[in-house]
Order: sequence, then C-alpha cells, then structure tokens
Amino acid sequence: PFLENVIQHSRFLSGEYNTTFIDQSPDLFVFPKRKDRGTKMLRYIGYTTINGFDGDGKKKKPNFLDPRIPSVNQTEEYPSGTKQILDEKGPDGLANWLKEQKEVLYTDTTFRDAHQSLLATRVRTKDLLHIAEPTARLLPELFSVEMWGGATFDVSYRFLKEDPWDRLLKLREKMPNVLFQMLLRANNAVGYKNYPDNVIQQFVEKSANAGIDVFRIFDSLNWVKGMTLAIDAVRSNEKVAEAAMCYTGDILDPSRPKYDLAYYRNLAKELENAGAHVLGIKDMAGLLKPEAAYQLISELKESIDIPIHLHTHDTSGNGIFTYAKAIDAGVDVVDVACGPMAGLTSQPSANSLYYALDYNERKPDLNIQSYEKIGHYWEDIRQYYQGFESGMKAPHSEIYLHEMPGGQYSNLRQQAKAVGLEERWDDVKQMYRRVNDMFGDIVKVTPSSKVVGDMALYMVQNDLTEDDIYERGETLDYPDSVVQLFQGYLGQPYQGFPQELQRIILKGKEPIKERPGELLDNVDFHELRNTLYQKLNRQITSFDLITYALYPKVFMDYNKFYDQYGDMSVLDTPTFFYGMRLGEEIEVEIEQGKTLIVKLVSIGEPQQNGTRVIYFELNGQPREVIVKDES
Ligand code: 3PY
Ligand code: ZN
Repeated sequence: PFLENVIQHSRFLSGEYNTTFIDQSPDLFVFPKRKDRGTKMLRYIGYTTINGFDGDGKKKKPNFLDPRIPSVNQTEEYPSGTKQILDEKGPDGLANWLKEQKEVLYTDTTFRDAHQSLLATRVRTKDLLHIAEPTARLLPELFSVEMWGGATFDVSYRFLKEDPWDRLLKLREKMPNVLFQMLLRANNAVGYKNYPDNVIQQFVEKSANAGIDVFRIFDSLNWVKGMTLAIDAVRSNEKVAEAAMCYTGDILDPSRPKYDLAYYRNLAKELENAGAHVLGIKDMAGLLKPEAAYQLISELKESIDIPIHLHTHDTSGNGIFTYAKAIDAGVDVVDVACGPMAGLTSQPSANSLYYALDYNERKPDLNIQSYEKIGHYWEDIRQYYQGFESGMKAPHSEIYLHEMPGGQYSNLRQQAKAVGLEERWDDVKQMYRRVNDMFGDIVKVTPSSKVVGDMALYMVQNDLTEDDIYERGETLDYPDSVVQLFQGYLGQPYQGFPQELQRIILKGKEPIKERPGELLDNVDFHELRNTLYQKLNRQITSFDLITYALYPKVFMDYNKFYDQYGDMSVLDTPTFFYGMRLGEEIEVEIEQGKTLIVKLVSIGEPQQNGTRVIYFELNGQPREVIVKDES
C-alpha cells in the first residue's frame, strides 16, 4: 500500500515533488481503514434508494442501456497533438503555429461548458473518464478540450462529492496529447467574489502543475485592471494566457452605442498589450449575430497580432451561422460541443459545423466519423442526467432581449421557482433586462450576471418597479450581492456606475475605486495549513489548501460527506443518483483490481424513529444498514 499511496499521490501525479517529498508527506504512511469502506458505501446507496439524490425525493430508477464507447487500440502510442506543440515551442510558439493554420480549429467544450449549460454542470468524472481516451485518440486534431473551471470546481465538491483536482489529474493521464483548457474568472478564480492576490497566483500555479495548458481569463465587467494579475500568473507558469473580452450588446445596433466596434477594438488591443497569447471573445449569452461577427473578427484581424478564439452559445439557434461568418473573416479557433451535447444553451455542434463547412477551404481537418462515434457515447450518457435538463426545447430568440448567459437561464429559473415565482418567469426575464439597463447596461457574466439576476428576482418578488427604486429606494434592503457590486467589490464597469442608483443602493457607504485585491490581505498559507490540519486531522495536500482558501465551507462539507460515506465517485452514475432497485446487483470497482458486488435484497418497513433497515449482500455476505427515511 505504500507504493500505491505514492503513485496515487496528487503531488506525485502532478510532478510536484523533490527528494524531500517523502519526508514531508507523512500522509503517505496513513493507510485508509479499508474494512469499513463497504459499509459506508452501502449507507450511501441505502440512503439514496430511500430518499433520492441529495435527499431530493425518491425517483424510480430507469433502465439505462450500457453506453456505447468507441473502441480504440490502447497499446498504441497516442497520436501527437497541440499539447506536444506547446511543450516543444512554448506559448508564443503555439500562438504562432495557430496563426499559420489554414483550417479553422476546434475547442471541444463537451467536458465543461456544454454540460454546465445543459445539465447544471452535473456530469461526473467517471463518465468523462470513459470517453477521455477515445476522444484523445480519435480527435488528436482538436486545438483544446475545455474540461475544467467555471462552475465545475464548485459543483464537483458541492453536489457530486468528488474532488475536481482528481478529475484533472486522471483526465490528464488519459489525454496526454491535446491541450487542456479551463475557464478562469480572473480575480474571482472559480468563485463568485474577488480573492486575495496570492490565492489567485497559487490557484493558477497548482492548476498549471496539475495539467491545465490554456487559461481563458475573463473579468465579469471586462475590466482589464482586474485581469492582469491572472494573465501574469499564467505567463509566469509558461502556460497559454487567453485573455477574453465578454461580448455584450450589439456592435451594429446604433441605439446601443456603448459597446460598439471601437470599444472591442480598444479592449482587444489592451489585452494584447497586457500579455495575452490569444484573444478570446466570450459570447456567453450567444448575442453575437452573424454580420456583427464578420465585422468584429475582420476588424480585430487588422488591429491585433495574436490569434483569435471565439466562444458562443447556440441559444438563439444562430450559432452555426455566426461561426460561418467568423470563419470567413479569419477567426482561428471556435468553441463547439459534440453533437448530442450541443445546441440550445450549449455550444454549436462540432458535427453540424463540420458539414456546414463542406467544400470550404477552412473546413476543420478531423475525422467526422470519429466525432459521430464519440457522440453515441454522449447520447447514451445524457440519459443519466435527465433530471438536470433545463426544459428548453427549441431555439430561444428572446435571448436577444433578456441577454442571460447560457449557464444562467436554467439556474435563475430554478431560483425563481424556489421563491414561488415560477408563474412569473416572463416578468423575471423582462426585469432582468430592465435591471441591466438600470445598472447602466453592464456586462453580464458570472458573477455580475448573478447580481443582475438577484436584483431582478428581488424586484419581482417585492412588486417593485424601476420608479419605486428611485422614489423610495433608500428605504429598501437590497441583496448583498447588489450592494457589493455597487461598492466596487467586483471591479469597475466601463463608463462607471450610474451615480444616482449607486447613491441609493449604498446609502452613504463609500465605494472603492481600487482593484479589490489591493485591499485584501494575502492569505498566510502556512497558518491556513495548520488550521486545516487541526480540523481534518490528516496531512493536507497543496490542492486541499487552495480549495480551502477558495471555498472553506464547501470543502469542509465535502470532507464531512467523505468521512461519512467514503469515495462515492467510484459508483456508476445511475446508482449515484437513484440508488438501487430491489433485487438489483451492481459491481463497484473501489480501487484498481478490487471490485465489490452489491445486491439490494430488501427494504424494511419504517421504524418509529423514522429509520429503515436496508438488507444488502456484499460479495455474497449479508449486510444491513440503517438509514433515515426523510419522507
Ligand atoms: C462561468 O463563469 O462559469 C461561465 O461559464 C461564464 O460564462
Ligand atoms: Zn460559455
């Protein structure tokens, strides 16, 4: 077990060790108590069988077909890809290589934004791992795979009870040839607020060590001053800094002059000067219309030297048309998702765009049959997550009116439902736009989009109009996020905050003008390590430490779950979400070469104290667990 501990150690896997590694890592000598792993797992399965996932109510477990996994020869060497170009030539060399390509390149977002936008970010590591190697072997021509960051970090711990660092390390092993890309919310890292500078620097360093190559960095107000720290951190780790400008408004609409072509041209220049290797255009709501895309990309191709990477969401159904125009104008890379995980609030389909570019000299150089086979897997896997679908069934052109980002639409709808506003969803959408205009027409992307959503819900819930805010706004208590935005804690919007509204919301509080990180003390990681050690009573990895700095409560809750149930990332997804059917038998590989066979034999009647006894067989031996029936 010692050797096993070493080779599975996150620092070993990430190459982050030296000769003192063993001396300084007493956790290598802490061997887990194996004997109760089975019982803990049965407790989880029993609880979920009775109460549903996360106690969310029992649901009948459907009969899912085994997913179709394309076969690949695992003994062959991997075909070389963009990862090898970065490793050989460095980030500047990679950017130059990119500019020389005649064909448009693809970033595949299926492992991150696609499921963030369609399935509430719920796709589990296990399901990613099964398709990771076929994807890397069959699609080595991809520019990158976006597989980390954004909401995946938080959701992994909070809902899926898995460690996102583990996801990154394991995927990296299976995909050694294609660049790994993440979405970094600049000084908000993978959270919703500004963090101290050394937290951002540490986070970037650890992510780079663990396998991220391309960091797409954006600020939720397009505030360049809020992005330079992250750009510098990525550069000093010799990774690719893709600085992104978030697209809002409509450059061709004369009635929306705030975000015109000149605005984006200047912003792109600033980002290039700030050290970006690649310029990202992050159209998070899918507002970039085809003609605007053509003019924007043509203009930027003239005015900057770095390659351009375009991201959109297909909410309106116009995504392929927008990409086709952007490709005609010379965009270097576009973000797409594998067919069955594409469209609507997700990215446009990789497969459809490929065919749309038939006989076009910029058609991507890849094997479309491979994409189709990989698509079969996603088609099957998506069934597991049907409980998280947003319910949007058709292209949604109202996006041009309310401008909600792809990932927010279903989320806000859930939030509205939770506060009893399901029937007033149309009002919420309209109010979202109204709030945007009241706030001075701001960029709406995590976390600024959340603030607009919070304010819209607050106003609809309390039957407040815009006039009410100006007339008696000083007597109202606004959501914390709204106050913080107007205090400047998310940075400064282009052309400033509307002053009258700022005065009303802040009620005498002074807003800040500095970068919030300048006012925050750096975290003392040494002290934090001791604190965490006291709490967890185990050796603390550097990944644990940075996670705790970002999300203390989420991380502690995750550890509590882990103590109670163990590592549930080993369960198959249907069992993880639905538990088991009576008489069903499953196999669980709890570690390489060690498989448990679990059978659900019977479920006892509820007891006086609200518990039930669940009878299992574990490797043929009877076992019972007692679980609380929450119904
Ligand atoms: C995120 O920040 O998670 C986003 O995807 C924003 O578009
Ligand atoms: Zn997106």
